[in-house]
Amino acid sequence: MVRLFVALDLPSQVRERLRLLTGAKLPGARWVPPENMHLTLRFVGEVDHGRADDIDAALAGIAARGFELTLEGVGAFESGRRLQALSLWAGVVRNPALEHLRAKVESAVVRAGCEPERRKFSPHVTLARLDQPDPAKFGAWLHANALFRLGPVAVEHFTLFSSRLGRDGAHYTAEADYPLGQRALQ
Ligand code: 3AM
Repeated sequence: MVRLFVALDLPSQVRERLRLLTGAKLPGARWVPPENMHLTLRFVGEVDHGRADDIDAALAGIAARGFELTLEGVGAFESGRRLQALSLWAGVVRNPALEHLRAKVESAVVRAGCEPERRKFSPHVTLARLDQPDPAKFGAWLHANALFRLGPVAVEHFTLFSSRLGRDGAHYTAEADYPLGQRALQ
């Protein structure tokens, strides 16, 4: 079995800029290291190797154009099953080309036999996971980074990642990259 997700990996200069948002003294925060920063298009979960090959083939068949992405603002989601846990993220300016790619990835993954995703797509780059947030400190972090903006960033491919959860956090491996076509002229 292998645990998979489909994402945009981000150029190292972008991850370095995002790193400047991390590392603040926020009690309970586990900051995402820059090498793990990405924009998830679709979490797939655990699949067997046969299904993984089908997913790879379906993703390789996607025809979509490259596009530009701008990151903007920061925010927080209540995360997962644990009470009082948040994830902190950088947001994305509304982007029809990203939505289009995400829809194509969704139908490819479903064609390969996965259950449809029921949750709404909220594009973001996770920067930290935070247990038992201190409201004042976490509010100050949101406030300090409210004007964050980065881009435009050229997106020329998307990636199938595998994820292993270790004691020291998640390890992501790029299993395959799928090129996007020439960007439309602006
Ligand atoms: O891009 P982010 O960080 O929001 O939270 C996990 C991460 O998303 C998410 O998949 C991405 C790569 O690991 N993820 C992990 N387990 C998940 C699950 N059971 C999940 N998303 C949905 N359901």
